Amino acid sequence: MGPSGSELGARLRDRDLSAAPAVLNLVETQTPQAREEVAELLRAVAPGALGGEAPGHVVGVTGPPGAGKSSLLSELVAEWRRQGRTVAVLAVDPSSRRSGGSLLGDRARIAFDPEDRGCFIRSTAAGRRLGGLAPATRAAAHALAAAFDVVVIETVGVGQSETEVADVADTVAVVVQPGSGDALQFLKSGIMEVPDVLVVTKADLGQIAQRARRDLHAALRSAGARDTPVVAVSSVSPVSGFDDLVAALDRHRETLDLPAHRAGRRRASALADFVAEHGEAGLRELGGPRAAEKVLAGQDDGADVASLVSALEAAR
Ligand SMILES: Nc1nc2c(ncn2[C@@H]2O[C@H](COP(=O)(O)OP(=O)(O)O)[C@@H](O)[C@H]2O)c(=O)[nH]1
Ligand SMILES: [Mg+2]
Repeated sequence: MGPSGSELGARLRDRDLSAAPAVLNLVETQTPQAREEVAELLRAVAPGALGGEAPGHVVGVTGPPGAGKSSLLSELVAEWRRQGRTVAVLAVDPSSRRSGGSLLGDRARIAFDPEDRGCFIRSTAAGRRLGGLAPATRAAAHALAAAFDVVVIETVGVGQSETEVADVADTVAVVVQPGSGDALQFLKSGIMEVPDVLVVTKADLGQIAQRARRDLHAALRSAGARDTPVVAVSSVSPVSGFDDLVAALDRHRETLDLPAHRAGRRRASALADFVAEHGEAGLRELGGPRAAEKVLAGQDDGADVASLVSALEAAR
């Protein structure tokens, strides 16, 4: 057993970034004892213990395989580091699943300086579904936001995954490559929730990237979201667009009512964790989603899965 949850929480509160690997190891350990420690950890970094919301900006980066997310993150991380911000990236890697590896073809790894103590990057296994967020990833993101200036969650998918990542992120960026109609169709049909920031990759391809940007603007207008920023980036030489992307992400964060937003997210995460563990049947036993919401609404600060579990036990 590594350090305890409360020890790790204390280190994160002191913004000790070297706690990150042990935090990831703990949240990924599937023993009842480790679960207890994770609950301790989350209590140790809850707003009550921190004296306010965790300072880190939690950014979800999602999009279809091959869109250029990992390449983009190499440059985005470098840009944040140039600005002196510390960064953690949790890349939810579908290739860790038993069958998923080959379908994604040629993929980049996020490049970073292994000597850089201000940057932590970890690939974690995907949940059961493509784009599904494991409870471990949610817990890690919540915890690391106490210590890092920016916490990124990279997930694969389009259409559903941005809603899942929205359960934990402050800001969701959807990444699309030029010439892929999916995002456009999803936006128009309302399958996809409007993201906070849209990113068109591969701007070095020229015309076709410009066209993608115009089409997305048009789709956003017809979805009633004309103010959603669309940023074009190139992650290959000549690298471009990353100052704009950082600015767009920052602007979104500045417009958020963070405590209200995070309280809502904590409730959504707790509910998702509960369903992951106890299934829809457990939720019915509890009295359904409404009843669960009620339990969670009763506790503003530490809304966590434990309160739902005790409510379930009480209902039995
Ligand atoms: N021309 C060009 N190719 C890119 C760019 N970004 C990524 N790629 C390529 O697109 C492919 C998929 O990129 P990757 O970052 O692995 O996408 P991910 O699956 O979304 O993480 C790779 O072959 C990259 O080299 C870019 O800005 N311009
Ligand atoms: Mg990738």
